[in-house]
Amino acid sequence: MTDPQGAGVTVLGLGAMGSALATTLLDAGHAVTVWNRTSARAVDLSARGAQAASSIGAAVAANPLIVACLLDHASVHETLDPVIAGMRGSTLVNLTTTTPNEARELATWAAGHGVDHLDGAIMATPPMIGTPEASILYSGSRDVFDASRPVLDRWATSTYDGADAGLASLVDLAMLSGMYSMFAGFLHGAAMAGSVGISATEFAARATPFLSAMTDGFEHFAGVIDGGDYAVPGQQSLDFSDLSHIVRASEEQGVRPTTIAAVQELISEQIADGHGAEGFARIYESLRAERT
Ligand code: FVH
Repeated sequence: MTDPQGAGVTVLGLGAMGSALATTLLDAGHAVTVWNRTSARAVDLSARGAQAASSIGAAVAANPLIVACLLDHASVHETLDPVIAGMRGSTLVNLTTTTPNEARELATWAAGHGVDHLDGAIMATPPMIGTPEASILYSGSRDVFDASRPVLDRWATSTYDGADAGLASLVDLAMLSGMYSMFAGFLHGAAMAGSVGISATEFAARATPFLSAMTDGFEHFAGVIDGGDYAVPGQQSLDFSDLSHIVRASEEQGVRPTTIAAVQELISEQIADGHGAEGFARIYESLRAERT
């Protein structure tokens, strides 16, 4: 494995995120080589001091540490398949969003070509890169993570999740799943409020403090799930949590109840299985069943 401390860095992919990563390294004084499929995107970075590689082969040969921030898993293979044989002894940090299994596939593929690999999942927007608010999760080789810290820590708070290369992606996508489900719930509520003329802005002002306070429930649900007893006293039961009235109200107002109906389906499933007296966290078991 190479020692990235003091060595230059190659950044592949100069979209919004790749450009932010390269810019942050340049500003911190690193020697940076950049490559992008559409070469015009390297012009601004060249003006800031980056070396624009004339080909992908030249880019991966320029430095022992290669960072990929491309569109998706397929674009990583499309870019690196033709040059991977020449990358033996290099280190590849892939910050492209992939699924956990895609990250594992890349780790195995890189190892098969003598390339050290670390997967990263960026939990930040491009303007956040280089600020204390940015977070990047990593998984795969602990040795690569430790040796690359002088570079990785330029971008964000770096967290190592474990040796399984798929872990960073998994945690990232789990967080995003929670976020998008919450956003969809808010938008459904806004549509219901909108059906009687309440503006989305007014609804947001009223919903934000309420929904923020409700996130305290995460810790409670987590305790019930990890404790393994969904019947622990003091909880709101599934029978009491029946949401059919919200589904009906939504339909009555001419609003599609899709998001809340999905929650009600999970509740009904658990009630039908005889768990109506247990707590709301019990629907975790219905979700887990989707794994097989
Ligand atoms: N932007 C964000 O807020 C999010 C934050 C969380 C993590 N994501 C992931 O980061 C990856 C890159 O995202 P991006 O924002 O830089 O994306 P774009 O601006 O769309 O740039 C895409 C780059 O990928 C290149 N590219 C696309 N397809 C190919 C291909 N087949 N072969 C080689 N390169 C390819 C594209 O090149 P070009 O179109 O300019 O020629 C851009 O450099 C991504 O995984 C996010 O999910 C960002």
